[in-house]
Amino acid sequence: MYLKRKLLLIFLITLPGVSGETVENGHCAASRKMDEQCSRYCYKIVKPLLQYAASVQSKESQFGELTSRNQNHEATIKSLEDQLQLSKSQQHFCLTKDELFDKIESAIVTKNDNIERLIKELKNIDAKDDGNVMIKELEKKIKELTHETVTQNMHAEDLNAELRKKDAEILSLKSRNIEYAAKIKQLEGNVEAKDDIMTSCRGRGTGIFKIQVTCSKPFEVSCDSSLADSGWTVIQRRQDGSENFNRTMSDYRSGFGTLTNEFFLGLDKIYFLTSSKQHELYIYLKDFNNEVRYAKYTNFSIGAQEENFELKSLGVYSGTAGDSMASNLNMQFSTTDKDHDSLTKIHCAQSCGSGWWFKGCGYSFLNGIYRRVAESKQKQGIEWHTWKLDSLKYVQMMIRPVD
Ligand SMILES: [Ca+2]
Repeated sequence: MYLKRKLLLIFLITLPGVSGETVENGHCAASRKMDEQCSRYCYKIVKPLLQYAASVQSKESQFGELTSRNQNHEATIKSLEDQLQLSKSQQHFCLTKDELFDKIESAIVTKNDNIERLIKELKNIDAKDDGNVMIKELEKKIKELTHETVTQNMHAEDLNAELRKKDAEILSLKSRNIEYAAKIKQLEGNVEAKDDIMTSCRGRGTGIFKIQVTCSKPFEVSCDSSLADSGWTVIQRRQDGSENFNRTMSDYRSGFGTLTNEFFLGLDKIYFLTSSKQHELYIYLKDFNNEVRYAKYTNFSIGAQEENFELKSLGVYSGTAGDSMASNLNMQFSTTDKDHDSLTKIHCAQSCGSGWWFKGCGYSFLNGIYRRVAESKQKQGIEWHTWKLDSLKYVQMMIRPVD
């Protein structure tokens, strides 16, 4: 085999254009070069030989490769045989099947013990965790309760503050109630007192009483039911000369004297009384012979201060003394300091020493100078000319509301 390959190689090297280097570079390259270098002549003869040589070369390469692989297998087999031998030599050190089972069982028992221990620890941990959870829940509940308690305390404080406020309001209301009760009592007293205060002397008999009419404060008056039936309010009295009637307008306006004795009630009060409702006038007259006469008018009224207390009306006269006031109708009131009479050159009030509804100067002078019996015939006294010219001993002017 080796000899044939050698001979063939020598033959090829001797051929023209063929070198050993070309053959060694590979089958395809050699074939290509041979195709180029060979002529038609040699190609038919040499080519099959060259193809055979290339085939031999390929076979030889495959052989080498198989040989190499066989060597590797042999090495592997050797290695395995060595391992097998080694294994056999160590076999007496291996455990028997029962021992192995025992060992495995022991290991399993140990593992089981460990597992049980771990389970117990795990349970303990779980128990601790449960406790922790419970503690945490309790802490959470305590926190919630604390918060709720704080909230309730705040609410309680608010309620207490509200209660204190309400208590203060109640005290204030009680105080106000007491105050109102006192005011009610006072008003009731006032009402009772007002009920007691009459607008006239009707039903009061004789004495000093308090009356009140529109636009005036309550004031005391002398009521008389002894001289001419009952219910008369005395507005003027003359009986002993104890009081001075020669006074100014201011005095006549506000009144003067003593209700139980000689006095003039006052023009303002007479205005209030006679303007509040219709009043009749009764004039009681007594001379020093103790003869009594009277003059009565059905509608007596005077004007206000702005009208200088003008004698507004007298109504219808009746009586026993005659109508000495007729000429005084519609005359303003004159005093020693106020001349409202009809005479330009004479001041009747000054001439007569008194205040009255003088005209020129008239026939009645009931506020004149009180004359004693010895002086009763003197002028400027208390006079009622339709009865007599002498000064009178006793005079009383009274008014009473007409029903
Ligand atoms: Ca005059």
